[in-house]
Amino acid sequence: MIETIATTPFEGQRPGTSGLRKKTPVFQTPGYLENFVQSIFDSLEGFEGATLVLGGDGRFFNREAIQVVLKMALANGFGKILVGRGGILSTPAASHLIRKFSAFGGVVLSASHNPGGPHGDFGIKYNSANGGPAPEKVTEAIFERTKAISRYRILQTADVDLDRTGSLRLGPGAVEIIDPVADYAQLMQQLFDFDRIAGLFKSGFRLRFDAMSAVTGPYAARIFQDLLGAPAGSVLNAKPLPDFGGHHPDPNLVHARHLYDLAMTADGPDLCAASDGDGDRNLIIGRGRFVTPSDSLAILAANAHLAPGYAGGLKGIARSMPTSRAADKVAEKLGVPLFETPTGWKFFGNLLDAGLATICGEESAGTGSDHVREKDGLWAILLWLNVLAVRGESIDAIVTKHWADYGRNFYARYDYEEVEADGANALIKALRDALPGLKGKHYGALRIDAADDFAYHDPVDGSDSTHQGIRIHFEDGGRIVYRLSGTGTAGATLRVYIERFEPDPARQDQETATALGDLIGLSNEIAGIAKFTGRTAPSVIT
Ligand code: G16
Repeated sequence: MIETIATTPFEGQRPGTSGLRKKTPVFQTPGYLENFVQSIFDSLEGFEGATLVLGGDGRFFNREAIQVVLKMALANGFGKILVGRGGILSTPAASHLIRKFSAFGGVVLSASHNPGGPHGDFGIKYNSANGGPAPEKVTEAIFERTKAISRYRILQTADVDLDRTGSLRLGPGAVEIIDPVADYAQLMQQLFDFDRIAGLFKSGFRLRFDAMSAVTGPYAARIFQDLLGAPAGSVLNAKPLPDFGGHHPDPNLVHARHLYDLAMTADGPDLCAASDGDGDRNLIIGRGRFVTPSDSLAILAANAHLAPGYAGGLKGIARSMPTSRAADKVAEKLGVPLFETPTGWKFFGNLLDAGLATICGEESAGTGSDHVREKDGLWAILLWLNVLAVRGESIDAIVTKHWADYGRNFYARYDYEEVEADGANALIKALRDALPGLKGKHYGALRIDAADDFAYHDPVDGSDSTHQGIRIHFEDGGRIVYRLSGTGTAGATLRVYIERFEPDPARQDQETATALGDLIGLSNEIAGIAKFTGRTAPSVIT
């Protein structure tokens, strides 16, 4: 029976960079999840009888939320809900299923790399028929709806057994529980040379992949160990757990430090890798060599033709604005266009749909291609493996040769987390106000060449996105970017991205902190970080 339940709006249900993310207890507030889900459905048209893909990263509250979303989707008129067994679907796998089964869209329950558990974070995002995150005009319509909502619809019925694969009728529609891994693994087999990668493992190549007790465990175990023959033990923490086993599933040098330490030992694995809560980010560390996400994008773009799925070459490369400009050099050499978009994977969707770009990437550890409409952690690792299998060189050799050929973009991101929102907003406003006077200013030996507030004009749908980050360019090729994160759940997070290009191979072996030393100091001076936030040091450097 379909029940219509009266409700009143909750404040603050505006989706951020990637969906709505809040503390778990907020989502557990009666009606909170329901209001947002109904607002999604109220903002969509024409889904009567259509299919909705549904899954999540397995974090605390995932199973309960899956039951709510599927009962609401059927009550609102969807015909069939395709759910990953156990409520599990990685973000890229969900994107693939939407495309493969021509679904109307999908709902993914995840707060990505944010910590989970009863006191952690929870999140929900809507993906459109192209498999990608809903564009801004849809997320804004959802937000508008959350402010006026007065009722939601839900099917009154017993919970569905999420652990049993198969189809069942439920109310006016149907639910199909599917293996979350099979279709995705098949897609990877089409893109990459599995025989060649299996040969690499046979020859003794050692991989350590840490699934961080999040969603990628089942995918990684099937693909790396079962299909490619990596020895048992290559995949760590492979069982998704509601609290991620106490891990913080953010694949960076802070939360995956153990992988870095392992990779830096003389007899460490050839490749240490990790993904995040929902499987769309990646971390790549070769023996003795950490690869920054920006470099990884550039190197994968330069070598993608070595994998069968990209043998025909790339149509274009896209990167988010704060991502280093290493990929620009590759695009130049390949003679393909380079697109610079605001932060948020949703901005790549149109470029991929229009066939303007093949590979996209971000400094925030995301890389992907036109195979889906999300970034894809395991895809990036498989492309690295395919490149390694063909080139027969170490990651360190591939990286240093790339720098020698293209130049090196030294890069660092300084995050000031959970600062007072008012101070952070005032800092950005002050920078914005100062923009007209910045050009030509000298700071010691450095001179500002150009400064602006990044705005993006989408070449496909003509939409404009303004205020996407303050960019300050220096005459020597250095750059500092300031923006506020759109994924935090407490206060504000100021991100400062610092970069400098070094063409001379003799100077490419410096420590990043040394190569960027003067710009790092200046980043505080120009923006008055200590004055506005009270912080004299960042919380995390990546
Ligand atoms: C999301 C977005 C990415 C973005 C990242 C960080 O990733 O999909 O495009 O780069 O957040 O965004 P921000 O700098 O605003 O915090 P994920 O992996 O969290 O879904």
